[in-house]
Amino acid sequence: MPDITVEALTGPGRAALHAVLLCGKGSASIIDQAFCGRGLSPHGTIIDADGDVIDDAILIEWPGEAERFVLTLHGSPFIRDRVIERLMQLGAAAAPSTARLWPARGQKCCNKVREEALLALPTALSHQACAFLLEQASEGGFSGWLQHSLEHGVVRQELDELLQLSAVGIGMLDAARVVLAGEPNAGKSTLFNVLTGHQRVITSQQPGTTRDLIEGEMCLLGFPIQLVDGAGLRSAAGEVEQEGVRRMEAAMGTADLVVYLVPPGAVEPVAGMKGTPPGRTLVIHSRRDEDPGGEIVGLGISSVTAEGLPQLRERILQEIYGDDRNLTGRACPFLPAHRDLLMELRSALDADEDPVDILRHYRVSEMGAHR
Ligand SMILES: Nc1nc2c(ncn2[C@@H]2O[C@H](COP(=O)(O)OP(=O)(O)O)[C@@H](O)[C@H]2O)c(=O)[nH]1
Ligand SMILES: [Mg+2]
Repeated sequence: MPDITVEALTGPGRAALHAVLLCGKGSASIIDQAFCGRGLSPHGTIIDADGDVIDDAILIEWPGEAERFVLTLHGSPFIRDRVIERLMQLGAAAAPSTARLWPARGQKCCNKVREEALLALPTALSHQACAFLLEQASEGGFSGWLQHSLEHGVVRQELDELLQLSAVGIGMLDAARVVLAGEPNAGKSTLFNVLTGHQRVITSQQPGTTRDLIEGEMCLLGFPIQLVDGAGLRSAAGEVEQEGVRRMEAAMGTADLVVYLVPPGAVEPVAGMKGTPPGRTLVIHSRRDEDPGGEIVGLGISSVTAEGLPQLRERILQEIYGDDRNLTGRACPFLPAHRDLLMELRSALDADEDPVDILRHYRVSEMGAHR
């Protein structure tokens, strides 16, 4: 029996594409039986034993001494598994786990942080987040830091710096929640539509137009943000609107940041009043085009003229993540499990215990889950 192996190169789940690697002396003869090409074109079909088509595929011969072929398939895991089954029927064996690029869940891998970064890549919501993850997967990233610390020990100051940066790294992948609040007609829904780029929410001069909580996504300089709009805060409202206000206040209580809009003539909330969480509220003056000469303290915006919107985007990030947000060229944790790990390492150092054992344990624990 020829020593031919087959394995999926792509991660688990549904995707645009899956890729399968066939490797070893004799692979070419298996390809001859399973793949119907069209002349010199790499495009063809994979067929089963009865000649029925399993999938359209692109066949790439991987140059080198060994016979190696990569088949790119449509992204259904059912198709991928049928193709692997077909190649095994023709004599290939499942590749040993060490040859896999993508370790299965719970499986030991040589650099877990690198695998975690690559696994997170398809879910990244911006090109900056993709570049960030690729950097963290490299030697200069968090994966390199972990490897280096395993070999040379953990440095307290590096730990503190990484922990300080962890909220920013986690925020690159996991959207922060920003709630737009204010009295009815402050311009919340209009701003929501402008920031998310869709005419999603109905806007009107009639107070109480928005009642349900409405969520939308936006991306600020690479950081994903979940934006929430809802009922205007007022007490003189009907039963349904009151429920809307109650939901809005609950959303404000758990938000990473509340952006409180004050239109011309309205009063600013005193810190902590009107459901505004202290330390997590940014008060801005809205509808500035209607009162251009009026004096304000702080940031003024108009959703109609776009005045102040670039500054608002910047301020939102600054309020949530602080000023130190440039991650280029720096090692940075990117999962909550990494933050837990760093905190555990710090406690070990405090207690004069050896932190390297904790790092070793992390390497063999399940992906993304520390404990
Ligand atoms: N001129 C001007 N009108 C605005 C602005 N933002 C909102 N509006 C208008 O103000 C009214 C109330 O806006 P809306 O977004 O529904 O307020 P909400 O109740 O806070 O959601 C609507 O007629 C909007 O067209 C703005 O920046 N400039
Ligand atoms: Mg509204």
